[in-house]
Amino acid sequence: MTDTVPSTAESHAPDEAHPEGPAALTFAPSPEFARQANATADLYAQASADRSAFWAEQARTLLSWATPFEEVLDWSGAPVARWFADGRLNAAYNAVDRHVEAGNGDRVAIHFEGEPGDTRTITYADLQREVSRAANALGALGVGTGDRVAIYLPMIPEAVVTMLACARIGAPHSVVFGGFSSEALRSRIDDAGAKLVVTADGGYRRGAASPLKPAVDEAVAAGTPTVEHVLVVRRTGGDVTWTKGRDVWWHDVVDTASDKHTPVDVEAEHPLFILYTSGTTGKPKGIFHTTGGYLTQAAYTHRNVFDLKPETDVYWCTADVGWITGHSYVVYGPLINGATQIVYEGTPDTPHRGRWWELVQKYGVTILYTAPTAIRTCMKWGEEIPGGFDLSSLRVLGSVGEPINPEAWTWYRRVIGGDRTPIVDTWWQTETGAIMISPLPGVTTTKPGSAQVPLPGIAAEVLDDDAQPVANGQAGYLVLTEPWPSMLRGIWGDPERYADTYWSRFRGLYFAGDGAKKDEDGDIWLLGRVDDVMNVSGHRLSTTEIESSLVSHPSVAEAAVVGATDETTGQAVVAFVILRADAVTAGRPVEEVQQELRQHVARQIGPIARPRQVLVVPELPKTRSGKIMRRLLRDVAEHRQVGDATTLADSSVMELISAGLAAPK
Ligand code: 6R9
Repeated sequence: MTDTVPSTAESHAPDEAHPEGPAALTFAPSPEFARQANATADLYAQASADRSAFWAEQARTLLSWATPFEEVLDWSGAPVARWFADGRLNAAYNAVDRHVEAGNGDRVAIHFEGEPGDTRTITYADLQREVSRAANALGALGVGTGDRVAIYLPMIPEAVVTMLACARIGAPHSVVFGGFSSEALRSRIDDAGAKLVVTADGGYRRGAASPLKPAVDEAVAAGTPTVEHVLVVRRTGGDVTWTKGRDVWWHDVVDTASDKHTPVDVEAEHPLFILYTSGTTGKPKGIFHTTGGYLTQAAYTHRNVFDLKPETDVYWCTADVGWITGHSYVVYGPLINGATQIVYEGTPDTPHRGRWWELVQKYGVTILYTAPTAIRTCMKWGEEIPGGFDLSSLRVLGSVGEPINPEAWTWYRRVIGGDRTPIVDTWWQTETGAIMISPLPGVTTTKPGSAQVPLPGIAAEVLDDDAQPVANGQAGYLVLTEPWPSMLRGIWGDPERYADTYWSRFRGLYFAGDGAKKDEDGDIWLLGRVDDVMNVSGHRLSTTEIESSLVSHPSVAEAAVVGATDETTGQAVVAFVILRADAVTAGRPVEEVQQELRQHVARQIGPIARPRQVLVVPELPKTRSGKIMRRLLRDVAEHRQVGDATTLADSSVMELISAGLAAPK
């Protein structure tokens, strides 16, 4: 059975230079797929006829409400939306209990696979008991409705359980990615004012136990006055230092707690979680989401974009819960929809490069959602690796995190999807909470490399500098023109920064920070960030944050960071630094200083931010107003002819930099 049929000959490769050109391949949905698909073209018509009625219907059919809502959208406090505000509900009840009540307690919620190969099978009934125990334990540790909980865990079931336990008592969680440093963790705990930190002794990564608790100890020691307790999961059995009275073991307080707990119903606008993301300044932004609208759109998109059939599908999203994709498409979307899913702890190449494909074969995964950087890595390793496994169970493939180049798209479909599966390239952000622009499988004729159209219920536009919609074929700035249910409700503790960051560039419209192009058919192609945010392996990093880190090192006088195109990670961090005179005269080999600086950034921010290269330069290119011209440095980092440098205060700087870099060290 073919699920999609190419509308031009398979041998006709897409034109790389003009991926959206008429010669590009398109893939129309197969009649077989369309016939069984959850989504139909009619959804677009329904949504545009009455957007508000459309979302109200989604909220009523996809969620169970303790108190039904009457009001759909209140936009009178723009740019802060209120959705379904007079309704009440509980997120964990929706994600877990109601499936048990409906007689699906025996359905597997999570097939967990640890990196060392240990496994756990968790049904919805198991999950209900475990989440209830954890909720009772959180209560006993003094966490109540409205208190914040920081979560710093590996990808183990306890991460999902803790998030749901927080939701169950109405305590907003703030998950901090386990790869972040103790300083990054400290500032996030502090900004959120978290009362409890949930962590583990460690997790398994690349074949070894990697400790986590020391970072929490360091963060709390450095000053987190709000933290009362640290709850610790034993995962690796490694040694931990223990602070009596503050630290408690999960197995002591959760495993022994009652497995009965009544979920706390909250208002639809009650905060569900805070998640920090990089902005254009050094200080990360605490994006916060509320309950009713967020869950509605997470469930709606998960059901329609991935065509989820909870009775038969085995779904796998490879994201870590430390990112928004893990929140919306590992925890809330799939569990609200009653899906069976895979949670995998480790890296794709441990103990071998076929690990992911082995898991697809072992569990019969039908829907796979991953990032372009992972796809490009697999391309590099060679198609004989996935070729060695039976991937015929797959029926929908998704992509998220950065633009997917047509080459990776077609490889994904051909090698992983057996030339059969629809591909959904899904554009969205931490701020949007859920997918916004994406094809619908069974409906959309897809184009490799394009996220294409706003989902039914979503309104987007591409504008020029004067806020006018661009003509087809032109590029501009991506904006969202109507409020949507899962939109962020703000930046935690900083309403002004929220209004400034997202709503001031184009008055009254949400500016996403991404460039985009409309092709001849009006389909949207994402072009990457237009601000100083880099995208490394689908993770957002701020140039400013890394520059601040470099400058905090005693050897560095000045630093400029750019994201240079990288074949595998999309962008890579390349740093240009001016060393302090005393560092230069200290007589240390430059390579040693470069290494030290790379480590310094990894320690301060996290390994993901470690520069691929640190280039030592005598000067940085600056405009007369003192703004660093990163565009020119990007030319250097990407080995291009350096572009127009006429606005530089000193136009000889670029020659100086290029000459210095060319000279053998
Ligand atoms: C979900 C997530 C958001 C930024 C976003 C954009 C980029 C995400 C994309 C994409 C092109 C896609 N991005 N998905 N670019 N095509 N399908 O990744 O959230 O970590 O907040 O990043 O990622 O630049 O603005 P987040």
